[in-house]
Amino acid sequence: MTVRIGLIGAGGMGRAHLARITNELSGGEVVAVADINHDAAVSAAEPYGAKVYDTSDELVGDPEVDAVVIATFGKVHAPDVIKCIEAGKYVLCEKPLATTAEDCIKIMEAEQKAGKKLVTVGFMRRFDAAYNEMKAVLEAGENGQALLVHNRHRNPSVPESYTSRMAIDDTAIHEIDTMRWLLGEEIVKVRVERPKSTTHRFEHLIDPVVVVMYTESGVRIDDEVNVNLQWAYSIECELVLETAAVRLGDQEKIHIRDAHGNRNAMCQSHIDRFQGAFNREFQEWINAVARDEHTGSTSWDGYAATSVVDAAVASLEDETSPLVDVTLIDKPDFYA
Ligand code: ISE
Repeated sequence: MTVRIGLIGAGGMGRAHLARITNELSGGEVVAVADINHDAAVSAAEPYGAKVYDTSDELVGDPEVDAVVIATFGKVHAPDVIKCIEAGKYVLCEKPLATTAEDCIKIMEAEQKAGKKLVTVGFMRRFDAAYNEMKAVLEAGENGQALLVHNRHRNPSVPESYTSRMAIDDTAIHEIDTMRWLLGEEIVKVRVERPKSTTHRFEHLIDPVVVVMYTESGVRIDDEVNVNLQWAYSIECELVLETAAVRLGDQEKIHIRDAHGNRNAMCQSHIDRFQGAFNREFQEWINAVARDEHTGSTSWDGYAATSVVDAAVASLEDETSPLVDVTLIDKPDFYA
């Protein structure tokens, strides 16, 4: 069976997913594209012979669309995710699931009413080979428990429209989810520190920031979010166990040693660095939809990440960088 996919959002991320589904993966076909920007929808859809819709309502309601990918801005995700649930269609929604915990709760309520897990949140790092190897080392248990995790999330630059809040809800949200997944526990406290700012930032931006988080069992996580690096897209993570330190290097590229030195090519974006992870995430989702099964992160994961974001933003907005408690509702059995 070919899974007929509708894409909502014809921006850079949506187009990258469209290309991967068509050119790199199997079992799925993008049959419709919707975007409030009609021209963007047309230019994304035309090369693939997909239908164009101006509204997500029309796309979700199309009986020839089996499942939906949402790649719009976080602020507009919730109503579209709920529409998909009500139509009984699987939906892979780019992160964040929604920008408020209230909206995430509404999504979970709709899904529980539907009686079926339909929502996958696009936390692609869960499919990255190196993070999976790191998790396997932790779970093998030979080096004891996790004590600390050090993360670096660095981008070459960000546009003027990128705000300080986005350092948390658009960038650090990846570590927030990845750490919950890696360690298998919730984050309960968070603080955001503001070190000296880079001169390469737009004036309105606080950059870099350091997000410090604590899990239920007391693992301390730090995350340097530094988004005007100038020289590369660079992701690093070091998991400190009782008798080992597991390090995830910053590039998923081959290493060259020659007369010019010992080096590897630098990634320039997340699409480049996480190409393999995105492909695995989407292939597993397509395969699962074809089997009528859920896969990947759930609405609960989306909710928990947004709740940590809320607490982190509260800390960021207070110059004293307080340690803020993360408030979570009781986890519904549906997501156990
Ligand atoms: C972007 O939206 C992403 O998801 C990237 O992974 C992240 O590195 C970047 O900072 C975000 O703006």
